[in-house]
Amino acid sequence: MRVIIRNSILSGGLLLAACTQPAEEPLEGAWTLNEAESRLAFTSVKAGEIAEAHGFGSLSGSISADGAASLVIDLASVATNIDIRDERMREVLFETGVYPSASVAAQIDPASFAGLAIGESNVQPVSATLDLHGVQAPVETELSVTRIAAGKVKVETTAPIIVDAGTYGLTEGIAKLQELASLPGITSQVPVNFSLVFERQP
Ligand code: UQ8
Repeated sequence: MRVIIRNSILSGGLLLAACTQPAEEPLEGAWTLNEAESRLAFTSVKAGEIAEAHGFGSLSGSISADGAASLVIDLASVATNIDIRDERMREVLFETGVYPSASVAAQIDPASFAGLAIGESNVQPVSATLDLHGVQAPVETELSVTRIAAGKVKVETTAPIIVDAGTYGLTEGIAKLQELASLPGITSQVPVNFSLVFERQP
């Protein structure tokens, strides 16, 4: 009888320990962006009142075992739903012949990410550097991280990140777009939001 009681206490303890264990120990190697399941969108406002949502069709990225995270945005993949506008954005604004991509680099805390059980989320502050149009500038934000499967995490903005086009030398390009489309104005503060899925490499 004493043995049975001791065994049931022991197995109960083991069960509790198993339930509270994180799904994974440290990041266990490199993680790469699942492009098909990831989205990055930005919003433009023209003539002071017309807001339009756009995106980029081609993204790539990775997170190394020590938490070095990167995101690369193929600027030629800009998608605004109007072909001539896409072409003008590529040539006049982003100048993709000279600056084909934008990139983001951040060092994240591997411990907070590794400790998430499946279905669990946390919100963490992230300090990153955005390299756009030949200019590198800091971006401070908060991101929501959810472990959606053992080897899969989703990283999402909790609020839009406001990109100031002037910081990245894009004011002149915006003025040219405005002129080409005969618009009274295009706002240079651009909200960006994303949902990125990273998968651990086998
Ligand atoms: C686990 C863990 C935490 C991991 C972390 C992983 C990680 C690394 C995460 C990343 C973290 C992070 C901090 C990411 C930052 C992401 C950002 C901020 C990326 C930036 C993306 C980017 C490059 C956005 C674009 C920014 C920009 C300045 C866009 C310009 C938008 C404008 C102003 C568009 C104007 C459009 C417009 C109104 C055109 C006028 C127009 C024309 C010209 C036209 O021809 C036409 O057709 C005839 C029209 O229609 C009638 C027009 O309207």
